[in-house]
Amino acid sequence: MAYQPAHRAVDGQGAQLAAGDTIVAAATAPGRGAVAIVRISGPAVPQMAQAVLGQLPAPRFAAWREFLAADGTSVDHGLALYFPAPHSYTGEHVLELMGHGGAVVVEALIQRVLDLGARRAQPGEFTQRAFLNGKLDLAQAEAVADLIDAGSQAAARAALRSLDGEFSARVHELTEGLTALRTLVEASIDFADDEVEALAPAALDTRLSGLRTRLAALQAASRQGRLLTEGMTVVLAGRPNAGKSSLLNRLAGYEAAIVTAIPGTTRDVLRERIQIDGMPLHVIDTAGLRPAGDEIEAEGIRRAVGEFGRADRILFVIDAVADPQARAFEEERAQLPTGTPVTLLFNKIDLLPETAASEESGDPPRVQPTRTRPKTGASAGAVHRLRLSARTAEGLDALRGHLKDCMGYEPGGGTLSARARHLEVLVEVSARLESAAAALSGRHAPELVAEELRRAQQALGELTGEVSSDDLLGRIFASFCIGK
Ligand SMILES: Nc1nc2c(ncn2[C@@H]2O[C@H](COP(=O)(O)OP(=O)(O)OP(=O)(O)O)[C@@H](O)[C@H]2O)c(=O)[nH]1
Ligand SMILES: [Mg+2]
Repeated sequence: MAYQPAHRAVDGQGAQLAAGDTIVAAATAPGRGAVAIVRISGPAVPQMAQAVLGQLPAPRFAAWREFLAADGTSVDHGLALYFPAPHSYTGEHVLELMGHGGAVVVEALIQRVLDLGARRAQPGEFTQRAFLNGKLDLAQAEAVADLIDAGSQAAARAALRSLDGEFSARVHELTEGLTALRTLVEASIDFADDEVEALAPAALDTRLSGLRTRLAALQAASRQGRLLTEGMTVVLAGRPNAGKSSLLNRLAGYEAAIVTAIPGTTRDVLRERIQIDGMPLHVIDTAGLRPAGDEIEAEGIRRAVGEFGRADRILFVIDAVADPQARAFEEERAQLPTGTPVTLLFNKIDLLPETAASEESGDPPRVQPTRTRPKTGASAGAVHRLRLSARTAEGLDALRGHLKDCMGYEPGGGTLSARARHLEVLVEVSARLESAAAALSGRHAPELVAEELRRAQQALGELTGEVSSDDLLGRIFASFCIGK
């Protein structure tokens, strides 16, 4: 592993690393299999190995052994691997017993180790010990779970990059930059502007904007990573009857929503979780946007607008026959949050005459999505346009491909696995740096700038776990599987 967390030095003396008790769990998934691994970690491992195997195996060499019961009979046999502390996954003494993959033998072996004084491991407890012993930082520990849970190659690659420490290394790089800048800002408190060039506000400002650029790049990579690991939320928006619910049904592959020719059919918010090539996607259908006819519809529209605010992307569905110029989008744009990307979906193309459909000016092209800049309102970025038919499924593959692209399906962009937690922290860091920049350019007291930088640095520490509450750690490791 290229990256090593810097914050917790690993003690060479294994005994001092012991977190206390010795834990045991099956490291392989439950059920039938060729092989099952029982993993034991903690200070009592050498004595337990002695009892179960008759003798301690040579460190890091696979040894074939009988796994012995208390009365000397055999529980099972297989390979034993002993990793003395601190050179193990957890940083403690670890023993891995690879026996036969049946539920009864595995449980008998675990029971034997429990009888010797171990206790059953909690979910994620091995990785938690690895974190506590400085083997991994918090972002890397989270990447372990993300790698195991990855539903696609792209998500797995992103998790592996984070596990290898790419995310953490970039966080550390930022932290170091912040520390250096803080030192300069604090030094500038004692000097007049013109005394030392490096302490002049202009010089500090240049350094700060460099940091902000690097932070923005990390935010972009993390946002993409979050879509890969936690899934992208797309909200279907548009006029009544545009075909939003029909599209939801198409994507879900069953009749999830009621579809009728009556405008205003959907009143409530409908949620479907689907997968596109293993990538999780949350699709949300909403009530059509128009002046509400009654109280129920008004509430439906209010809820729809609420969903737009939580969307990673809005799929604005247009009836390509009734509204070829997408006027509905122009009219409703103000209802959509600024900054949320939008894809315009021209639906019902099955009703358009074949040639007119592709030649008509202003109509989106058949294959390649175009990009247009919105004048105001929703979406700071490009608006993508796609043509499709929820009825015949024409264009659905292109839509799926587009959604995959939005989730970072194409690797090579250096996507790192990231979670909502990371994004929240990065947003806070960004806000701190923004106010530091404002204080700097407003020639406010350098103490103010220094304080913002200090708080930004502290927030960054939450990512790698240098600053972490027990509550946060508990929540993170509880989401792991047992034995990891
Ligand atoms: N020909 C054709 N009809 C479609 C297509 N998509 C939807 N429709 C029809 O359009 C009507 C409205 O479809 P819905 O999916 O209920 O539209 P909606 O946008 O959910 O409408 P509200 O729930 O009222 O907001 C139904 O009669 C659908 O069968 C399509 O691609 N082609
Ligand atoms: Mg509907």
